Amino acid sequence: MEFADSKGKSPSVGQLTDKSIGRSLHDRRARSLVTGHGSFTDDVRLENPLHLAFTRSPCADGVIEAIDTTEARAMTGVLSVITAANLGSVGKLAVNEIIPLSEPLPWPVLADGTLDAVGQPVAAVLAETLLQAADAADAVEIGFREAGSVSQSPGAQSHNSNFAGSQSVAAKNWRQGDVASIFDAAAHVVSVRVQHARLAPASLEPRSIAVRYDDPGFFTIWHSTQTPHRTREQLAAILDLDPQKVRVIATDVGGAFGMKASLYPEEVMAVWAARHFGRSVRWVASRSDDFLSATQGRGVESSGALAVDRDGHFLALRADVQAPVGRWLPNSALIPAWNAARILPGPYAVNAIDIKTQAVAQNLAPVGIYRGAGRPEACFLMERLVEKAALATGLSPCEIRQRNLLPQEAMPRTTPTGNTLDSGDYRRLLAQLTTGADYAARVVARNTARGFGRLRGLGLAFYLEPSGDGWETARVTMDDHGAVLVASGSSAQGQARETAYAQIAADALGIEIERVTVVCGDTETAPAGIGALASRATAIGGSAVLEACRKLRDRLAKGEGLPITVDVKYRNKGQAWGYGAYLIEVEVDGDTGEVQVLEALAVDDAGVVVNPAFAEGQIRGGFAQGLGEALMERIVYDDQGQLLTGSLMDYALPRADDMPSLTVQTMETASPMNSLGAKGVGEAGTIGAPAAIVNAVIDALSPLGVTDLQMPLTPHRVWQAIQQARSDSPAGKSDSKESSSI
Ligand code: SMO
Repeated sequence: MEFADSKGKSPSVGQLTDKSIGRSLHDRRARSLVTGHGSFTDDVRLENPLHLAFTRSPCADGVIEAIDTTEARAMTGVLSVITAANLGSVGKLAVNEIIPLSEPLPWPVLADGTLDAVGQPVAAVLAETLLQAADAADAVEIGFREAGSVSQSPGAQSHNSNFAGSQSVAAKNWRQGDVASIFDAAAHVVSVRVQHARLAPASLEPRSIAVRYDDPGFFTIWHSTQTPHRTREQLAAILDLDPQKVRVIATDVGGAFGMKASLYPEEVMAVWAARHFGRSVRWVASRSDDFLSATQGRGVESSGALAVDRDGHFLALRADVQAPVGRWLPNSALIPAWNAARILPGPYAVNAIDIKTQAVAQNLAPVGIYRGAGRPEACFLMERLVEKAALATGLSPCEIRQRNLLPQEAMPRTTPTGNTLDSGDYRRLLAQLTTGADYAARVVARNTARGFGRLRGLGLAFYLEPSGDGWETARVTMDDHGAVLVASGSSAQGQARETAYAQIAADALGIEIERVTVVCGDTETAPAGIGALASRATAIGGSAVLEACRKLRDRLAKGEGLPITVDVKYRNKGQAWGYGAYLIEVEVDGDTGEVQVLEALAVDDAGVVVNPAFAEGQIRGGFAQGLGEALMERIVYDDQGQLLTGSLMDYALPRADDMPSLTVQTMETASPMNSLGAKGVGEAGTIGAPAAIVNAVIDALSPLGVTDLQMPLTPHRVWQAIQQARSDSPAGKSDSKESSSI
C-alpha cells in the first residue's frame, strides 16, 4: 500500500520482506555507552540541588534511646537533619503477595523506635555538597540499647546456619499423591541439603536518584530503576502525591539484576526532602551503601528427597524451602520463596510431591529478587537430587535425565504445583548438548585423567526459566512521513531494547528498520507499563510492540490516513518457559582446592530469538554471575549481624579472566503463550551454571568419596572437603596425597 507524504514521497508499508528478527544487528546504544556518552542518573544536571546522606544503624536489633543531631546541624553547609520524629506520616511500599503475608512487616523510611538491621537509614542529612552531607551524617549520634539476639542468617554464616529465632512471614505448601507410601516403597531414596549464600547483585551503577522540584508541586525524577512506572505509582501512594505531577525517567541504567525493581527508603526520603524544602535533591549510593542496604539475593536454604524406582524413574519429591527476607519487604520480596518451590520438580515427570516454602524475616539487609529469583535455587536442589539418583542407580547423569525428562508429547504440561510448561523438547535439547559436546569422549578423557590421579569432573544441569506473566503496553505512531515511533511501557538496563523492539516493529510493518525509533523508560513519553524484570520484556513487552504494529498495519490497509497512533495493552496467555542444559568440565587442584573450569557448553531454548547476539550476551552475562555464585560470591555477617563483606575487596566478584570458554548454542521452539513466541533468556546462565559447576566439582572429587559441597566452592572449602574425605575414607587414606598429585 502507498500513500503520499508531505514531501510527495511515498512511505510504503509491507514492501520489505527481508526479516530483521533473527539477525544480530548492532545495539543502537552501544557506541554511546562504550565511549562514555551514556547518561546515567548521576549525570543529570540539577540546579542548586541539596545532597542527601544517611546515618545508618550500627546495630542489627536495638531500641533507639536518643538521636543527637546537634553537632551535625551546626556543621557548614547543613540545611537539615531529619529523623523519624520530624518525618511525619508516610505510607508503605506495596508488596506483591504471591504468597499471602501472614505477618506484614513495617516499612520505616527512617528507623522509628527500633533498629532492625545494620545499615538501616536512621537519620537523613541534607547539605549543599555531598561531602558536607556525608561528614554531618557521621556526626549524628545514635543512642541505643541492644534488644536481643540477632536472627541467624541462612546462607550468611559459613557453617551450620539455621533459621532459629527467625520469624516466618509467609508460607505455602503444595501436595499431590501419596508421597509417604511412595517413599516407603521406593527402591532408592536420595536426599540433599543446600545452603545458598546471600549474594550482592552489585550492579556497576549503584542506586541513584535525582529529584527536580518545580513549583507548584511538580517532580521530575531520574531514577536508576527497572520499573519507572512503579516508581511513580509507589511514590505517589507513599508520599500522597498527585501522580499527574510526577514524571519518572529511567535514563541509562548501569545494571540492575532485580535489585532495582523496587523503591528504597533512601529514595522516598529524597523525594520527601524535595517536597519539604521545595528544592531539588540528589542521592547516590556508594558501593558500601549498596552492600549494606540494597536488596541482596539468594540466601535460600532448602532440603529435598527424591524417591526413585529400580530403573531410575523418579516417583516422588519432598522439598522444604526457606527463603530469607530482611526486616522490610521490597515489592518482590516473596518471589524467591515462591519460585524456589513452585518450579519444582523442574523439567522432570514427577507426579507425587510435597513441597513447602516459607519466607523468613531476619535482622539483616533486605532480600529481594536477584537474577533468577528462586529459579536457580529450584534448579540447584533438583539437579543435585538427580545427580545423587544417578549414583544410587548406577545410571549415567545423561541417561537418568533422559529417562525422566518430560517428553515433547507431554506439552503443554500442568505440573503438580499448578504451573503450565508451555512448550519445548527437553530430551532433544539434552541430546543436542551431549552429542554436540561429545560427552562420551569427555567421560573417557575424565577417566583417563583420573587414572593419573587428577581430579577431573563433568557436570550437567537442566534448568527451567519461567518468564513473567501478565501485561505490558506499547504505543506505536506512524507520522505523516511514514516514520515510526515505538513507545514501550517496558524499560531497559543495558539489554539493547531499543534495537530489539525496532527489529520487531520493522518486521511487523514490513519496513526498513531505520524508520523505527524506540523510546522507553520515561513515564511522560511511554504508556504506563511494568518494566524490565522477570525475563518478561521481550516475551510480553515485545509482543505488545508486535500487536500494536499489526493493528497499525491493519488500519493502514483499511485506508486510514496518517498519522496513526495505536495503543495496546497486551496480556500474555501464560508464562513462557525457557529451558536449557549446561555441561561443565572442571579440574580441581588436590593440593590447593582450586577449581578450574576448563570448559562450559550450553544449549538454551529461548523460543523465537529476536537478536541472537543479544540473547547470547544475556546467556554469557548470566553465566558469569552463576559462576560467581558457584565459586566465589558470599555475603558474610558475623553473629551480631555486622556485615563483614562491605566492599569489593571482601566480596569476590568474577572477573573476565575467571570466565571459561563458553560455547553457546540455541534451539528454538516458539512459545504459544505470547504473540512473538519468545521465552525468557536473561536469567538462563545464572540458573543453569551453579548446578552444573557444583555437579562437576563433586564428580571430580567423587573418587575421594565427596558427595556434597556448599557454594561458594572457594579453594578453602574444597581443600577442606578433600582433607576431610581423605581422613574419613580408608580408600582415601590408601590413596595417599603423594600418589594422587601430579
Ligand atoms: S531478578 Mo529480575 O530483574 O526479575
